[in-house]
Amino acid sequence: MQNLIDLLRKTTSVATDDVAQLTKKNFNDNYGYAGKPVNFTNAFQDMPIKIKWTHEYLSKTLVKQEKIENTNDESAPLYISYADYLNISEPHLYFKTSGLLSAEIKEDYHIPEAFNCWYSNTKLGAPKTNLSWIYAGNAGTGSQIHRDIWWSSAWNYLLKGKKLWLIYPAIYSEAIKKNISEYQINPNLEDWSEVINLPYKPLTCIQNAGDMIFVPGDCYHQVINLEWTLSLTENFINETNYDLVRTYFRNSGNRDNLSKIEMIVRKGFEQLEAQK
Ligand SMILES: O=C(O)CCC(=O)C(=O)O
Repeated sequence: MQNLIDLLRKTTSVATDDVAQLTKKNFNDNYGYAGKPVNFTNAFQDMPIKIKWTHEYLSKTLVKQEKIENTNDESAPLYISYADYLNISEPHLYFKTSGLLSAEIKEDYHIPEAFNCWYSNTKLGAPKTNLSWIYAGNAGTGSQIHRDIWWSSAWNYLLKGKKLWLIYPAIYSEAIKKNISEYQINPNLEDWSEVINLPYKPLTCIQNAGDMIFVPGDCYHQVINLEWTLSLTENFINETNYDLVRTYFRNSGNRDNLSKIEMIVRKGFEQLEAQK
């Protein structure tokens, strides 16, 4: 039996940065270009949604019945709203929005400059694919090991509770992909020996309310909620990671999608030039 303290002691920590204000240059130079996961523990403590997004507000705003995976029974997804979810206390049900977030919700927050997204901001037509999600979950819920959509990078802002992050350095990605079932941990909040005994160990980090985690697109990761949590996450593509996303589309063999991404990348660089 190995508890959470053992796990944290026996693994390397995700970098933390307590800078008070995160500039795009600081982020790109230290984390973005290097693809280095990091937890910003200070710069985003005062995001207004931390106060504004109460259960009452979200119950009125997130009214859509979302498809909730039931990890106890994969054949039976449930369709429930945020308000419905608040009345359920099951560790195998994790609330996650799907589809584009409403304009009302989007107006509640500003995307930090460091994480601007060439895809979401494209002037080439309304983006069809959603890159923003709200998650809410009881202790014991979480996201199974994965790499993010299109191998894009993500920021994840925690509004309430505590999350444990397992982020595998990118150098392990090929080995993990070949043996993914070994890394699909079914979390046991009392005993973390399964993670401690993995051949490739993750970087670990406890994210507290107000912390913002950056996950590079080439890192497999898993998240386990240690308490009731509420979080907002968005994926982004910009000068720091466009080549990985382009590689994803090259590998996918869909020439149409590849040429759209090529165009978005070209426009992104043109905009960067224009800002100089
Ligand atoms: O907070 C979570 O459960 C996971 C977030 C995440 O890894 C993702 O959206 O890709």
